[in-house]
Amino acid sequence: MTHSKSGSLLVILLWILAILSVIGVSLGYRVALDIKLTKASTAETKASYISRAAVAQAITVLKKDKTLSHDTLNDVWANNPGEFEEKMLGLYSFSIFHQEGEKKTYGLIDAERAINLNTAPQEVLNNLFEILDIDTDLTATLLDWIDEDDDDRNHGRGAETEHYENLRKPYKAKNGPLENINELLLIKGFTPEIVAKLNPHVTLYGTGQINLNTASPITFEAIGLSPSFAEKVARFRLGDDGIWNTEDDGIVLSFDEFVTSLDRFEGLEGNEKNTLSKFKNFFRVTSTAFYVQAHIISSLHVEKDLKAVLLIEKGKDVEVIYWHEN
Ligand SMILES: [Ca+2]
Ligand SMILES: [Ca+2]
Ligand SMILES: [Ca+2]
Repeated sequence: MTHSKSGSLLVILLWILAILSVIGVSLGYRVALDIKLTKASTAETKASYISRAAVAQAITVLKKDKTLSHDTLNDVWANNPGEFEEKMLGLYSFSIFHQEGEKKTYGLIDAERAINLNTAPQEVLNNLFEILDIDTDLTATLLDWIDEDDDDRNHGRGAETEHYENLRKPYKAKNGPLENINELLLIKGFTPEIVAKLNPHVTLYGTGQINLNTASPITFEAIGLSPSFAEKVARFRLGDDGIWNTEDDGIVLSFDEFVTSLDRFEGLEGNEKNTLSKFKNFFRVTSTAFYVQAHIISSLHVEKDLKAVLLIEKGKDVEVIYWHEN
């Protein structure tokens, strides 16, 4: 740019500034408001970056897991305050944890500890709904929503497109797998209360099988085992010393090892062995999908909750398959 051109630009700029300063008086209040809003939205944007940092941290820790043959509650991703509690990034921090009652666990949640709504047999869904005090007729409307056919009686008293097309705002049955837990609200009979009851115990991700090393008590009960069986598993996982994450913890590398080790440790009833072998093909010892529940905190009190789901093929790359911030 030549000297004279930049000189005339300066003149124009001065004129603009002069005009703006006249308008500026009336705009003063508005500008102050805008600055406030800009500050808030900058904080929002930064919090979004922290969300990404949280997921990046989850991926880093998942990749540190060296036990590729099995996933357990002792793994680096499962319970690890050092990696997941109040990680500071400038004025912000994030924590990755999940909470049951008072108990906070700093770690990821594998999908294979829960019942998969897309693939579980109706018998398992019926048990689960009964345990959670949900009308078991709803397993029929759920399965009709997912199954490919338009037969509303092949799982019981169900509902297909014919029902949904007669609603005031008509739509069709999905006839395919659920992709988001809130999709349940489209299904006949489901309410927000029911979805909230189900949410902690179900998943839509992963293989559809149950990881014997991570399965929750409710998951075992949904398969048809008793609460006392679930207690046996909890004691077995802690080992003789009753302390988590020590040498003697019960970790299994196969279904057969689960049955023999648990039988040796706690003693299994005949019906427990029968139920386990009936579902033999429903079990595995690794997990493939992981929930990241991150909580972002800043000194400006912008708090954000992030939920993401990571799909990991052991030893390979991680794929983010779900992301929700609020
Ligand atoms: Ca259907
Ligand atoms: Ca059907
Ligand atoms: Ca132990």
